[in-house]
Amino acid sequence: MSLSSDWKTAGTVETRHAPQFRLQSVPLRAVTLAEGFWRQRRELNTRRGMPRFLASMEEHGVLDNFRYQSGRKTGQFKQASFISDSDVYKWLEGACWTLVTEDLPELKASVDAVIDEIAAAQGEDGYLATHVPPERRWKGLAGSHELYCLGHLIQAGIAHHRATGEETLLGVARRFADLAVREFGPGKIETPDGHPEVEMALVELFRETGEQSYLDLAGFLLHQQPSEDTYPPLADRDALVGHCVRSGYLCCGGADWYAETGESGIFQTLERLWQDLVQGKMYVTGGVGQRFDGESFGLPYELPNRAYAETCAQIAHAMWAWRMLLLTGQARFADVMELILYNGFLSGVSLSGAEYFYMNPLSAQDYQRSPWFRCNCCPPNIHRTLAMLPGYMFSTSSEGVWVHLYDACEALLTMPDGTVVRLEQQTQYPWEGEVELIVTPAAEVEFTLFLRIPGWAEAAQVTVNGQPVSAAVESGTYVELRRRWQPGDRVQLSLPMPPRVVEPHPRIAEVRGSVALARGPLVYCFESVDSPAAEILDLALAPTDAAGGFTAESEPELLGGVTVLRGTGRAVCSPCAQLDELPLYRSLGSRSLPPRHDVTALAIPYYAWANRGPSAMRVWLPREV
Ligand code: FUB
Ligand code: ZN
Repeated sequence: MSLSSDWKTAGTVETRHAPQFRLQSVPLRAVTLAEGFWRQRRELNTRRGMPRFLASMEEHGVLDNFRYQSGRKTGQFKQASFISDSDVYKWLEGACWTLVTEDLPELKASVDAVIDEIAAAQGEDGYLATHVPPERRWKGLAGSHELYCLGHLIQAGIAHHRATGEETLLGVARRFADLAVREFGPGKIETPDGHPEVEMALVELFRETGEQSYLDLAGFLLHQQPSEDTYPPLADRDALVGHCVRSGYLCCGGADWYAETGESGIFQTLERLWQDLVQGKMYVTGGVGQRFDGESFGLPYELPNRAYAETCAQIAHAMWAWRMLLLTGQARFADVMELILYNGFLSGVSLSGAEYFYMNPLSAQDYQRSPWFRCNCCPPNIHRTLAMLPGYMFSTSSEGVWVHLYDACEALLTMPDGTVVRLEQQTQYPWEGEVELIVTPAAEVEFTLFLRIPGWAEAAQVTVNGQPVSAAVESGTYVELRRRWQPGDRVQLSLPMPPRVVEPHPRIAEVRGSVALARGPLVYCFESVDSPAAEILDLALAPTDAAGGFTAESEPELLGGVTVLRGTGRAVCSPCAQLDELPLYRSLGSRSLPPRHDVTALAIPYYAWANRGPSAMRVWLPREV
């Protein structure tokens, strides 16, 4: 097997040989998280989330499906879900990305055991889908998810190889991919899987192996009309349509294809679709998924609070944002990636690390996370995303090194010309906006340090060794610090984080006249458990300025340690007997409302809601001046 990438130095996306990537991803092993925000979550993922989910997969028979296939066990399928094979693959991918940075013999043993079951289940010709009976092979591609599962198998195989250098799972994935290469293409099977995913995986497999036929198949599938779908191929789409996860993964595949081939039409499409996303179809939390029906996009500005916003859709769009960032080096993509990671994505997992949301609404009543779903796509998607998250923090390029995300960590970054620089980040981000970076090249060397100034950050300041910099420091861009760096140079970045009152676009009818709170990268919400003086339904805000009179207060004992926003809200009533008597609809001015009165309003980070038992939650509150 000739491998084109050096497994130890490849990132989660191998960028080094793709001509259109402006930035290079860095290997996960180059980044060590210190005591900070993401390390805590990644450790919970490793020690709680993934082990429990593996046990649940065993309990629910998901792994038995492979044993029935290999003949190691006789019995009936316990969970014949059309995606449960992919749950195992995504779990494996998460476990393997974790093993890149940590030596965990128990986890490694579990990975080996699961791979052994998978390998034994593979057919002689390479086919592997435990839920598809032989006579149905490739027959129901609109819904069968055969190529979708192959995509996740490939990604797990690559993660396993990049973690360990071993080729067992990669070999299984290649045998199935080779079968797909033999059976799909012009004059062969021409309809792709109804659920895109395999496209980006095939491009990555090309990067991993140097085998051109994988790239060719990815390109062929990308340009075909999706199976039994009314939507056109990616290149012909003017707007985001259909199932959000499918669309997000398709865009990832398109970005990867463009990175390799430079097919400009695809990039123009991606730009068009991106604008459609950020100008009309994304929630303030970074959530994606407006409609329950078909788990799909809706119209621009159709953003009901009851939001579907499937966790996988957020993940798919963060993955797309990451690829657009690598292609362009533009901060607007990193801004969306950050927004998703801290909010719409992170709300998908409990503070205990082992219960999950499938949907992430912006307003809810008695909604709870669950450790297991019949359709289980989201939990292992969370596992792999948290495992690969350190890889999203930095990039390199011929110009220098890039810092996209802020968190306490240390990174050893190698630029394309071989220059190595150690970067240490000291920060309490996202709770505080002060970030200190200690830059340590082996010897004095000139390069540019690109620091992201988030779009939300007003009046950011940067100093190097205590001196203000002359470079432009503008929100929504990267400040470019070009100089001859000496070992131990210190960069101080200050991102002021006052509470922010956010107003929606007036066309978002459901929240017209409402406001939400944010601070730094975090979106906040109001939970009924914190609002004893007023029903959450009866709470309004009366902000008079950009900070709305709210102050940020650190609460180390609350919700694993958070900064809350405390201010004055306006209760429509409390107690609400008078409101209970009010008719549902009335003629304007016919009845006077009970007098409003001020109450203390406390907002918590959105990601942390639903961790204190059932409660009601709202992100947007009416604005009453
Ligand atoms: O169809 C596979 C996965 O199941 C999708 O990505 C999710 O939306 C769920 O429907
Ligand atoms: Zn999902």
